Amino acid sequence: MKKDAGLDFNPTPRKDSFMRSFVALSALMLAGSALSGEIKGKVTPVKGSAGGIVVYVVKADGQFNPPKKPAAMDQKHMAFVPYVLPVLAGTTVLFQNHDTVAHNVFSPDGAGYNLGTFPPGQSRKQEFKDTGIYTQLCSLHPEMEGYIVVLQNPYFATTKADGSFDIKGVPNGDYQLRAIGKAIKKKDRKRDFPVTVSGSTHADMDFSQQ
Ligand SMILES: [Cu+2]
Repeated sequence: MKKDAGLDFNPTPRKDSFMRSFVALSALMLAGSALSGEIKGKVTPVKGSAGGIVVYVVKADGQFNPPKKPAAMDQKHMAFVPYVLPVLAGTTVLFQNHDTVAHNVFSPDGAGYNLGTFPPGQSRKQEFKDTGIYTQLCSLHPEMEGYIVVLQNPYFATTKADGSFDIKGVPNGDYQLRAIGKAIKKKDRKRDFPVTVSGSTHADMDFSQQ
């Protein structure tokens, strides 16, 4: 272990090195737990299902590397699944067709894209470099709709059926939370819920309260 003046409170004797390592490790673990927290809470929409709502931190300090593995948006039973897919900027999304009919994928948002029409069992890929909300549409089935939310940071979660969510590994600090989902009105997508994270932190998002 590298000597650190701040931790090396009792220098020299070799027999103490184990104890010193132990103390140093404990200090590191304490520092780790103090710096990183989580945001736990519950989303209450004005009406509709509280499940499947994506909750995310609007902005966090730092640069974040997108996962090498693509995220997946499926087309099944004539619907985009999930309805909202959250990804970190730079992530590639694999669009799958697990239906019995052909589907198309296009979005008018951002620079826009059209991945064409493809039959069951096939897939298409699209990389999402820029943050934003991208509506997913199918030119063959106008009733189909989904969303890909491209985020600046990896601090996001999808609510369980009861509206509860848990965003793990969020560094302590001040943030704004937003939510997007079927039960969240379009105007409420830009509603900020401030939260100060300090360890395990509770934050509810009640859209029925002004
Ligand atoms: Cu379709």
